[in-house]
Amino acid sequence: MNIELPKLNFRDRALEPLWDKVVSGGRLDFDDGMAMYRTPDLMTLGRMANWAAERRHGKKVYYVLNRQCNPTNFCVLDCKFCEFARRKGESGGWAMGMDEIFGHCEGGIREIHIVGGLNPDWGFDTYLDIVRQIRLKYPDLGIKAWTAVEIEWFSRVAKKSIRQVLQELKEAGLDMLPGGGAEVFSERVRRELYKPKIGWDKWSEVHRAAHELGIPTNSTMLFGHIETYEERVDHVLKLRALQDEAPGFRTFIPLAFQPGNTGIPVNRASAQEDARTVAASRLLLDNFDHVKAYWVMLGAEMASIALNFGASDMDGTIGREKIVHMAGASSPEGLATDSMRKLIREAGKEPQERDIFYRHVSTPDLTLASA
Ligand code: V47
Repeated sequence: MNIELPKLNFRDRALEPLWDKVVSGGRLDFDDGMAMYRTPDLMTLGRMANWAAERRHGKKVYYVLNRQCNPTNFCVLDCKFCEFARRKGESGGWAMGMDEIFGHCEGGIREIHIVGGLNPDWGFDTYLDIVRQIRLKYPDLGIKAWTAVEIEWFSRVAKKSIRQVLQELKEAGLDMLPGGGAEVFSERVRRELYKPKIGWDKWSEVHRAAHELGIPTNSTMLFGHIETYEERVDHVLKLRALQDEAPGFRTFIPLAFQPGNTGIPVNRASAQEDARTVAASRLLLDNFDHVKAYWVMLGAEMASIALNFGASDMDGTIGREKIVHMAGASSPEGLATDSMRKLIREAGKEPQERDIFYRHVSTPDLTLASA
C-alpha cells in the first residue's frame, strides 16, 4: 500500500539507520533489534512500526468473532509458569464432554480456538474426535486447535509421525494451529521455567510440517519474566528465518506474562515494555502479515494503544478464556463486538471483521457472539 512517509524527529540517532532500512525494504538484524529494545525514543520507534503496519494494511485493524475452549486442564507436564494445569486427582481439574464443547461453538461465532492440557486419559483419538465432531456439526466454523506442544505429544502417544498427526487433523477439519507453547526459545529459560516442555527444535518441526501440509499457524512469545532482550530478539529472528524457509505463519503474538501465584519475578512489565515489544517485533518480522495485540494479556486499553505501535489484529471477542485468568489476569473474560470496535476506533483505526483466514466478513447483528 502506498502511504505517506512520516517526518520523524529522531531523538536517538541510533534509530536513523534502522528507519532507512525499513523504508528501503531492507532487513533489520540482531543489533538493530537490540537498538530498538535500548532506545529511549519509544515514540519514534512506535511511529516507525505504525508506518510498517499501515504500509501493509492501511488503517485496518482486524478482529474475529471467536471463543476459546479449553476442553481439559489435566496435564502430564509440570511447568513453573503455568497456573492452568492440574495433575490427575488434583482438585480444580476438568475434562469436558462433547456437549459442553459444542456449547462453546454456539452464538454465531466464526472461529473456535481450542487448547488444553496433555490429558493422560485422552489418547490422540479423543483430541482428533473433538475436531471431527465440531467440523460435522459446524461446517463453516473456523477451527484453530492444539499447539505444537500438544501435536508433538500426540505423535508420541499415538506412535505416529508429526506429519501423520497433522494430516489426520487436517482431514478431520482442522483449519489452523494456534501459536502457543513457544514461550521463549532460549534453552536457558526453558530449563528454568518449563523444562518438561518442547523447545525450539520440536516446536519448529511441528510448525514447519504444518506449513508444508498447507496448514497455516500462528506464533507467540511469552515475555516479561526472566528472559533478556537478547533472548527476545533471538526468538523473533528464529521465527523470521522459519517463515523464510517454510512460509505459513499468519501472526505473531507477544504474550505479556501474568505472574499469578507462580512466584516467578515479573521483569520489565510496563505499558512502555508492551509497546516496545510490539513495535520491535513488527519491524523485525518483515515477512509476517500481522502482529496481534492480544487484549486478554495486555489489557484492553494497552491493546488499543498497541495499535499505534505496529499491531494490526486484536484477536477476537473470546469469552471464557481460562489460561491467563487462572493466573490472575484482570482483563474481562470476553469482549463484546461493539467494545472491540470502539477500542479500535479510539486508536484512530478502522475495525475490520475477519474470518479465520483473514477474509473480510461482516456480521450484521453485532449483539450476536458477544462475550
Ligand atoms: O503457550 C500461560 C501463555 C499461551 C501464562 O494463536 C501465559 O491466535 C501469560 O498461545 N501469563 C497460550 N501467558 C495462549 C496462546 C494464544 C493466545 C491468543 C491467541 C493465540 C493464537 C494464541 O499462554 C501459552 C503460554 O505462552 N501463558 N500462562 C501466564 N501466566
